[in-house]
Amino acid sequence: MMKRAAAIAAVLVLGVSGAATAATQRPADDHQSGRQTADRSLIVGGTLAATSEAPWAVALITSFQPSTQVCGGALVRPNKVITAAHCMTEPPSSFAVVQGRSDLAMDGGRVAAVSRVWIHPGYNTQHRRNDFAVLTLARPITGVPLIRLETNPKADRRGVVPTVYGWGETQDTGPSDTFHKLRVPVLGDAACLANKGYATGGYAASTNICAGYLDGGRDACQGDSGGPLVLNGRLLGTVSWGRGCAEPGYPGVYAEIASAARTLQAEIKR
Ligand code: 4AZ
Repeated sequence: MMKRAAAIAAVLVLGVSGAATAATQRPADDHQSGRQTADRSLIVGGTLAATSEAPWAVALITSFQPSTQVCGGALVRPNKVITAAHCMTEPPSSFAVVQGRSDLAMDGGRVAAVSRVWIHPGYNTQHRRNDFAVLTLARPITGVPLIRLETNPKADRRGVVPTVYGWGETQDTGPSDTFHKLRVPVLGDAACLANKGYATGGYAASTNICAGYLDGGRDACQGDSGGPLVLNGRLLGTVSWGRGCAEPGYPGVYAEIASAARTLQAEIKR
């Protein structure tokens, strides 16, 4: 439990440090508070999901014992996973992916070590744009449906309702370390850009998707990062950042796959 909290805190520090800069109206230590690490983790306000509904969803875990869930990802080739660049805080050998395991406290599913990590060259921790990493697996996960990338930059139009999947924090809205899903309406870039903290924190209409609920209560959260946002059977986005989780006025920010599709496809085919 402590290990998990520590790892979440590590992801938090890296993943939200930019958000802390952005949300200057809040005390910086708000992100490190017990509220964040003890009560909050993974998808908030979602429902339980079967991994068979989303067989391409993977949990990124640490490869050393006791292993800890750190992020999500999507299987796009038998040996390639798309996740978030900000999840890659350790060398490749520190990570493994798990597919087909709803409750991470149980056995089952398939586990593959990570042998190589590619980070999108346009990513940096200041603006957090292009928050993409491609993992190469040491052994392919075969016989599992893959998810295709959305290549149309207009697919993220306001009003569509993709689903986000993950094993992340639930803020006590469900069991932790258990696969959840949540439908999150795309709010349009203006909804996130209207938020000063988000605008100065690096939100970019061309490369981000703003999705969730302005009244709060339902959102992706720590541990969901890198996980799939899916519309019409295609990978529309990946969980990237936000100020806290499920807070009114602070929807989720996703990295827009279509904006990087060519670069990602080239990397995936290698
Ligand atoms: C994170 O730190 C994170 N509420 C992921 C998603 C969201 C916030 C933070 C969105 O990994």
